[in-house]
Amino acid sequence: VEVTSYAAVDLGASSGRVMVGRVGPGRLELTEAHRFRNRPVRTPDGLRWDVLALYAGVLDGLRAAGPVASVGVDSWAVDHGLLDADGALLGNPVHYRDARTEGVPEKVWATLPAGELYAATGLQYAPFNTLYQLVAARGTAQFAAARRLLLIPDLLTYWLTGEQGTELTNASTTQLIDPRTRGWSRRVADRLGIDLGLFAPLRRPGDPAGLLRPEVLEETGLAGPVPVTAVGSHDTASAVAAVPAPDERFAYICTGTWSLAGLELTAPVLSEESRAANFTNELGLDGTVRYLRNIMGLWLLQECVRDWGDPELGGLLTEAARVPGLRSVVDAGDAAFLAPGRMPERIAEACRASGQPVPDSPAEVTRCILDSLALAHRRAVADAQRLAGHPVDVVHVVGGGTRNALLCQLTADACGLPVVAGPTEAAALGNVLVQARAHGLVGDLAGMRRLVARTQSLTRYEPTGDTARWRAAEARLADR
Ligand code: ADP
Ligand code: LRH
Repeated sequence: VEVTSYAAVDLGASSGRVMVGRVGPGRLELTEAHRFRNRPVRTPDGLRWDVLALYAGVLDGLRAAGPVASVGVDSWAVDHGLLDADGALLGNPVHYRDARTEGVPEKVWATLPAGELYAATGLQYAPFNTLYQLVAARGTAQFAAARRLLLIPDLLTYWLTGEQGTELTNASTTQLIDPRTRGWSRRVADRLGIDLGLFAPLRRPGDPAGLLRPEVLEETGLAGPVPVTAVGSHDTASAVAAVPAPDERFAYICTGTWSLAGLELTAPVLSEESRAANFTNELGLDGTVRYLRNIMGLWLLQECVRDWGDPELGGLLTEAARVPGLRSVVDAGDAAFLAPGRMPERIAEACRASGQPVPDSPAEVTRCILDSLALAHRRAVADAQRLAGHPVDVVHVVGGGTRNALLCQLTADACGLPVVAGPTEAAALGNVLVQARAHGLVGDLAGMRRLVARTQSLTRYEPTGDTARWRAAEARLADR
């Protein structure tokens, strides 16, 4: 049987990886060619991505991957590099957790009220949306010199191929796309004085994105020509494409640095109620909408673990499982947890301020975080169903959090629904499958999902206990 290899470059906020997917009739195997840390750097100018280290990791990964039929790149959303008139990168891309957007949304809403902005773009309010970042950059020397903006996966694709484009699923996180037309919102751009000419032309998942440059072939030892294929370049779009759901009655939670919890829909939900609940309408594959809420996710734990001097995660989770559940919970959707630093103290402060027992040991803090995430998952899954009028029977959990059995079980318990956990590397699988599809190897989205369900290892968690405990915890948070 013929099997074709594809390289998926998947850059998460905590690590980057180059994965090789082997695809054939009824076959889908994923192996890791190379994984590297993604470590942001604080300079006097603020918090930056070390994009050159990431690009070096990509080249190392492509070398380790060996011969492939195509390459696809996805990464976290909203962030970007600015290029000058010669196509050279102007500075290191700013990290979405940088403080430069503080106070900027309020300024934008004075020109274009938040309600109108939501009705036009369907995007959640998050201070880091590209739109707010652009307004924050206005007036800087760097922005004055900028002639082109490339989102992170598009920037790496440009370095690999020399060709510029703006992939649609990730473009939808800029807050400059209309989710109904799936094109630029000229009205929003005009009202806010943003020049859409900064963006390269839109491309869609499956579109060709050039060939690896001769210098890249030389550095990676690959024999050309090697095409690069546009994929769902927003990591969450790729991850949702690989959710192994048999029909449309499912919710998903992409768990990694973030938890992205919601539904796949065929049309956006732009109601005022949806805006108040801070749901976002990001674009997915094949005309789908990713209707979801951003939850702080395992970032809360990553930051605590960093603060505690990097203890081993397995031991910490075993201890956390023995701590009595739901003693204290924090609002895991609260943007107060966005910035790095002092996380155990910030969590303790939030518990104290809401009159709950203050978790003390690392195991107690970890339990508080996992209970709080499960509770936020419950709220997002319930709110999304209600706001979209789209009921579900199952919650699919994908991403790094699938390796956290306690989190998966708590999520099942909190939602009162079965959780199907896996695949762990969903974004890379979605990336591979879109490439394979562009080359005629797999069918539509449903066919891609069937292939994932048949070939990847999945774990089912049945809900246990009474959801009344979770309802009570929810009420406790709401009364704060
Ligand atoms: P991102 O793509 O945002 O960088 P990942 O999907 O790679 O994130 O998920 C990273 C998270 O997965 C880690 O922060 C950690 O909480 C969790 N994780 C990774 N490995 C394990 C493990 N062996 N056991 C439990 N949790 C794990
Ligand atoms: C997850 C993610 C998420 C965005 C955030 C900035 O990696 O792409 O979907 O909201 O990063």
